[in-house]
Amino acid sequence: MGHDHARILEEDVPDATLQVVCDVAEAAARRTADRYGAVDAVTDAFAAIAREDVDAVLIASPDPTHAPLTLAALEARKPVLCEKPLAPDVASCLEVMAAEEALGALLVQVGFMRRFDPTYVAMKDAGADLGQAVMMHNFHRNVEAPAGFTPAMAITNSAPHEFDIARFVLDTEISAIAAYAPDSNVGTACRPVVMVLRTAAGQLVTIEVNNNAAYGYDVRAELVGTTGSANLPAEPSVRVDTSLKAANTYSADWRPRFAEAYRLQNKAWIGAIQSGVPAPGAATTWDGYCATAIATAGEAALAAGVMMPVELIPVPAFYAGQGVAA
Ligand code: ISE
Repeated sequence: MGHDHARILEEDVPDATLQVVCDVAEAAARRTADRYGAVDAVTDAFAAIAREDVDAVLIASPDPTHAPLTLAALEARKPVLCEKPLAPDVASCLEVMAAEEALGALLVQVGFMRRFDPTYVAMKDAGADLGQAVMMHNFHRNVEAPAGFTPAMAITNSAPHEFDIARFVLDTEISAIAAYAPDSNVGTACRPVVMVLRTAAGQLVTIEVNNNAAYGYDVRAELVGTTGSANLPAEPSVRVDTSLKAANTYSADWRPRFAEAYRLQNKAWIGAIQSGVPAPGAATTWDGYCATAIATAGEAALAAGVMMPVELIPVPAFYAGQGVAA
């Protein structure tokens, strides 16, 4: 993802200059820096964040490093685009929230890029024509999970996109979650997870995450209202008819499927830095905290086999004006 973000910044965001690429593997940093014209390639992230020639920080490192690096950027009063999740644990999210509130400036944008995907935005807008929103159904399928990926990780690493987009489309908080996986003798090592969530407004959200779908990267969603429903379109691809068959093509992973969302997200982030006005609809630290709180409750629900409440602190006034659900 870091390499992809470097490409997007260099190819699609003319108002930003890729200054430094940091990776624990120096050769990887150098490869991306050379490919996309960065001034420098380094291995010390905290030193890179503190550099005088670095104005803003995009974090796309492993999940547990997100909060510490975000805190370092806040200490340097530098704007951050932090890939999801903000942190794997609620305590770290609250630490980032406290640091940002102490600064009194919204410097953190969390990388829930589906908020910039034109089809999800159209689904949210279509909600006005569907009467009262009742349910949302979501399918999130990857081709193959990395070795060691578990159903719990499907909840903490993949599902946060679904948790956040459900909050964004329905404009409400999630109050409870149940999570189930097939028995361990069914399917592959990384079994799928099916979740049922309740919203603070009383609606239902269903989510399937199947990280070993095998056939393609396939994300689907349906918003159901009292007078109709809105569905994401199938991923655009040329239908190829040969040998008495017709076939469409799936992306191999999320990067081509959400290429436009990432492009719009990164442009909006740089635009917000230039204007000093947070990008409308962008995910804040509060949204990052909520996604992690839901994931934490989801992990507990999977283990317990019962629906669990999602414990949230009251939304701080500092975030209340940023499009946060009531
Ligand atoms: C990955 O980390 C992402 O963020 C992708 O958007 C998601 O589809 C995938 O399941 C995650 O593992």
